[in-house]
Formats: sequence, structure tokens, C-alpha cells
Amino acid sequence: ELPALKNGIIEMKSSSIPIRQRFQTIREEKKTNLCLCADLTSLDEIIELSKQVGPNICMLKIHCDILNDFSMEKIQQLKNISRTFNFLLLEDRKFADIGNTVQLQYTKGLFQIATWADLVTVHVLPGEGIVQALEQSVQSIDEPRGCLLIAQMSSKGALTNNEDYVKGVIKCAEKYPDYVIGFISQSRLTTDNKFIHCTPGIHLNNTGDQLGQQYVTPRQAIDGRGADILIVGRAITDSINRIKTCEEYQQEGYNVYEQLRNI
Ligand code: 5BU
Repeated sequence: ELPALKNGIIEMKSSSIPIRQRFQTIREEKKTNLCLCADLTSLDEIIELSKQVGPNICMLKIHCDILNDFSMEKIQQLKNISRTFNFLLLEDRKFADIGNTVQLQYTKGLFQIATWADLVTVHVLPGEGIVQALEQSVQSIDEPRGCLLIAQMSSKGALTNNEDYVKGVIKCAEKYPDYVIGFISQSRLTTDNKFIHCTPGIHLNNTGDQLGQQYVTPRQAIDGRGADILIVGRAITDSINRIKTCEEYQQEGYNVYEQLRNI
């Protein structure tokens, strides 16, 4: 039984809308293509932050395995906030194992990711069976679920930046278009606009970090690289005023998107 499915009218309304459609309506209604990565180790802190920046984001990305204080009650609170402010919840799990194992990782254990994450990230490295397995495990959940395939990574020397690899990822997306909503990518991979391109490695002031992360600006990501959604972490979470910085990235991202749309 999923407690997530019982609470409140807002939740029931947004929970039945397909994820692709939610991205579109959120972008138009809230004027945002910003996904905040809250790479904080306290879920309490993420909950507080999400209430403050909820109106500015289309998606919140977390890594549940870095949280010191994870509990199903708290993640349920975050889920409710995501419904109230209308943003999607992405668990950046980067599944990368055989089908049987990823099914267990997705649905069991401390995190029971499938019960609360609208979206998860997936490596296609083990073969497309990984996607089939994940899709199969959420068939009984009566709320939309989807995934983003990791096609290209932002880090220096990533082995994913190989043409054949990326082709294989696109082929996999085309085979499972109901469950695969789009890609984590560093470039536009297909002209098929049903696939949403999400780009991490975004910063207005830095070009990288000390551990191989590489940044481009929101404009470079959207205009140059064809991103639909900007995934922004420390540029916001390490800033002095997170709310104000979040608004700045929202505005910059949406302005570039509107300019391109009007050309
Ligand atoms: P940053 O603080 O904006 O550098 O965080 C970027 C986030 O995006 C972080 O959570 C990474 O795990 C995630 N990420 C990434 O940076 N690059 C990638 O190629 C992929 C994920 Br896939």
C-alpha cells in the first residue's frame, strides 16, 4: 500500500497526470525549466528548502543514499510538498545492474524508491533489459512513473561520450517510450521532442570543480546543447542566498528558452 496515493486532493489531481504532460504544464504555468539538485545530507534541510524554492522549480533531484536522516515519513512529507508546489521528484539513483538486482534496489530496502520517486536515472550499460526490469516493477503502482536514461555525463573523461554508446541509449529510449521520459545528456540527441533532455553541469560563475565536474552556463546548455531542463546543484546550494540564486537560474533558464522559442 502506498500512503503517497491517499493524501489530499492536490496530490490526487497531479498524481494521475502523465509525467511528460506535467513537465509541459509546469513549464508553462510556473515559467520554469529549472531542476534543483539538493545534494544536502539532511532530508529535514531539503524539506525546508523545497518549501522555499518550490514555486521556482519544475523538478527536485536528490540522492537518497547521502541522507543522514532518511525515513519514509520524511520522504512522504517531501512528496506532499512536491504535489502542493507542483514539481517532480527525481531520485538520481543511476541504476546500473542486472534486471533482477535493479528491481530489488528500486522497490525494496530502506528507501523503497519506487513508492515515492516520480523519476529515476538509469545507465543503459548493462543492456536494455535494465529498463524493461524497472518498468515491470512499477506496473502495480497506480501513479505515473518514469526514468531518464544517462546518455552523456558532465564529468571529465566520461566513457559515455562515445557515439556508439549514445546510439544504443537512444535506441533503448525508442523501445520503451512510455517509461523512458528522456535523457540526462550534454547535447540534443534526437529530434523526437517527446524525449526531454536534462543537462547537469551548470554554473554561471565556475567552469568546474576539483573532482572532474565540468560546467557550462544556462545559455550554453539550452542554446548550444539543446537542454530542455537545467539541473543545477551547488551553484544554488552553496550560494549565500539560495532562494535568490534559485530565482536567478529560473529566470535565466526561462528567458533563454523563450528567446529560442520566439526565433
Ligand atoms: P552540481 O553541484 O551542480 O555540480 O551537481 C550536479 C548534480 O548532477 C550532482 O547531483 C550529480 O550527481 C549530478 N550529475 C552530474 O553532475 N553530471 C552527470 O553527468 C550526471 C549527474 Br548523469
